[in-house]
Amino acid sequence: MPTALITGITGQDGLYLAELLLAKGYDVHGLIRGQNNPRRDLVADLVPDVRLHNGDLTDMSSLIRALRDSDPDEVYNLGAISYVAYSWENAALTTDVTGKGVLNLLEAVRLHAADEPGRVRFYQASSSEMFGKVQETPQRETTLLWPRSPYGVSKVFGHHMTINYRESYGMHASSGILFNHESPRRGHEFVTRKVTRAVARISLGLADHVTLGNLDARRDWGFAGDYVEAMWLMLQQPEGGDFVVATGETHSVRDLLDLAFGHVGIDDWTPHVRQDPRYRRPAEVDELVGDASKAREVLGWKPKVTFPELVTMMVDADLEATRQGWT
Ligand code: NAP
Ligand code: F7E
Repeated sequence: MPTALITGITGQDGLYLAELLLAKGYDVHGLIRGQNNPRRDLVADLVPDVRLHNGDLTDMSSLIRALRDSDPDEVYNLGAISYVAYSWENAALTTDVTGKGVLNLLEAVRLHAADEPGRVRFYQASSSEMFGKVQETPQRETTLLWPRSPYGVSKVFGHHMTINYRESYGMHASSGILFNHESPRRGHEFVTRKVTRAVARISLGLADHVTLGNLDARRDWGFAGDYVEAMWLMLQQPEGGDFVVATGETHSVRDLLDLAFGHVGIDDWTPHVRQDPRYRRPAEVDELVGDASKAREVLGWKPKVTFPELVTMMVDADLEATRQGWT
């Protein structure tokens, strides 16, 4: 039975990945941070077979301990401060966790498997935010990186450090450059979930508007359940590598509003949407769209859920959660 250690186990991707690996027969371990983490119960409910280890990406000794106690074949580094807007307000902390945290874990893995470099396979959750002010469209593995936020800059550091450990020490280290991926488990702060929750509340008469920022931003949005499969596939290759994971389609926040409100029978959403500069960013990533040809050709990966299906899935889940009083 292969063993995996996942950081960021309480997050959207950590939960989907844990489900995938458990279904494949893995012994799954997760790193969980903080005293009495409020999401510990969620992990216990959704993936009760995951064994949790206390630790934090900024605390090297806790990483060494978690590796010693789980002795994994595969390590998935999904832990991060992942909210781009928040990263300007906490740039140093974001750098410590989302950037330097990657180095801490790479070094802990290297020391843990010093007898046999490559014994422990490593996945780094890199991001399309690294492309920022895009220098080429669509974006692929070789596109010049031009990050536009402290989060993006931190991810670039983690990305290059992962490549450096692969090249310096012969580690089986892969970097998945994942474009936005969403689900009913997405954090409420991200625009898709913010919209689908609001649409559910508006359609049930519990609210009358949602306040957003830039409606013209365009993203390549896919389904998180599809994207964790690509993570696993990367670690099954004979060698580590870098892979863009994306749908190849781009949609604006306005398109998202059309689909989400349209699904509950509201064709004109303008009376329900307000705009506030508070939700605009100091520097915006205007448009992202990925070219996932390498993932398709080498990994045999392609997305299954379309953008309209994703939005419908999220609105339906939020309608149910709102009716049941879960949210
Ligand atoms: P998420 O829901 O925000 O989850 C982030 C996870 O990181 C949470 O489990 C959080 O744990 C953990 N974490 C935060 N600070 C930590 C620390 N100091 N030490 C250890 N763990 C810490 O993010 P996600 O959407 O699942 O994304 C997973 C990864 O992929 C992240 O690295 C993200 O940056 C990256 N990514 C995401 C997307 C996307 O569209 N979703 C796209 C590209 C890349 P707590 O419960 O303790 O807060
Ligand atoms: O914003 C615009 C906002 O916060 C998307 C993270 O998972 O994906 C995610 O980062 C767009 C931006 O995601 C609101 O300005 C308008 O242009 O949902 P988001 P993100 O910043 O793209 C990448 C790939 C990651 O790696 C990150 O970890 O929507 N927008 N109005 C808004 N965004 C938010 N959050 N809230 C608004 O009210």
